[in-house]
Amino acid sequence: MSEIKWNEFLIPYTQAVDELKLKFRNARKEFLEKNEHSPIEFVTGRVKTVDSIKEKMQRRYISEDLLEQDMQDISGIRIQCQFVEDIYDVAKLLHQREDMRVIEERDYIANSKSSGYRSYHVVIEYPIQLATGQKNILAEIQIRTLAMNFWSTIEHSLNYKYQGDFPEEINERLKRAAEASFLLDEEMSKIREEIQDAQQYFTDRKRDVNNSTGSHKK
Ligand code: 0O2
Ligand code: 0O2
Repeated sequence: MSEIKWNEFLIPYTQAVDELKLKFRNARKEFLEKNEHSPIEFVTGRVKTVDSIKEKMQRRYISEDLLEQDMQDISGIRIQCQFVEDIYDVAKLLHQREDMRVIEERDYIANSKSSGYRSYHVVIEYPIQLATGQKNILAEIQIRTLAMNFWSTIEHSLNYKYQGDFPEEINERLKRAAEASFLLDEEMSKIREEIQDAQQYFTDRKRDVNNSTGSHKK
């Protein structure tokens, strides 16, 4: 079927994945160097395989001419976060960057998929410097918590590739498992909040005590 020279076609997509992984991993290092909480925990990435691209072209009726604009996840980056709040911080960071342009966002956290899938997808336009000049390509960044990733990785291997052909009972159990993992995320956020409140309380108290002993000395 194909006129596409796949090795050549995939060069900018491979470069994008390599560059973006490096940049987001470095962003994490920067936060840690400054002793700040990093909203980025792990960064992985992959270039879609030729078989997978061909399969999606057939499934979504994407022609070769429109492949580069209609298939947004040939370059895929996955950013894992500790907390749900971090996901939105990472999305904000993407908007602020000058080396990429956010062109689309899909919030499957506020609106989870019928499978139970939760994640935040951002499609960016990213310039690649090739030997022949600059080329803008699309890349999909999936931002999710560790718990969301745990669920979706297992569900993907069990179910997604089979187009949901599992019995309804299994689908229901997977959905319940997705809910359970989301409750776990919520609980972790609450625990974190309570710890932060307690730390703030003790910091304030220490400051008040220091202030009052300071004023006695005067
Ligand atoms: P799958 O989906 O598990 O069958 P390095 O950079 O050297 O540390 P490397 O080899 O580039 O490591 O791999 P990396 O970046 O650690 O992780 C590759 C994995 O990232 C893939 O595993 C995917 O599971 C996952 N991944 C990251 N982003 C995406 C994305 O946008 N979409 C999808 N589907 N997967 C993503 P596998 O084994 O290649 O594939
Ligand atoms: P891979 O490399 O096998 O992961 P479509 O791609 O047609 O489904 P669309 O609108 O192009 O949909 O993109 P969407 O829905 O924003 O993102 C698709 C990607 O999100 C999938 O990539 C999965 O990585 C992930 N995803 C979406 N729904 C589910 C789900 O129910 N379960 C799991 N585990 N992952 C999901 P691909 O195409 O499967 O590629």
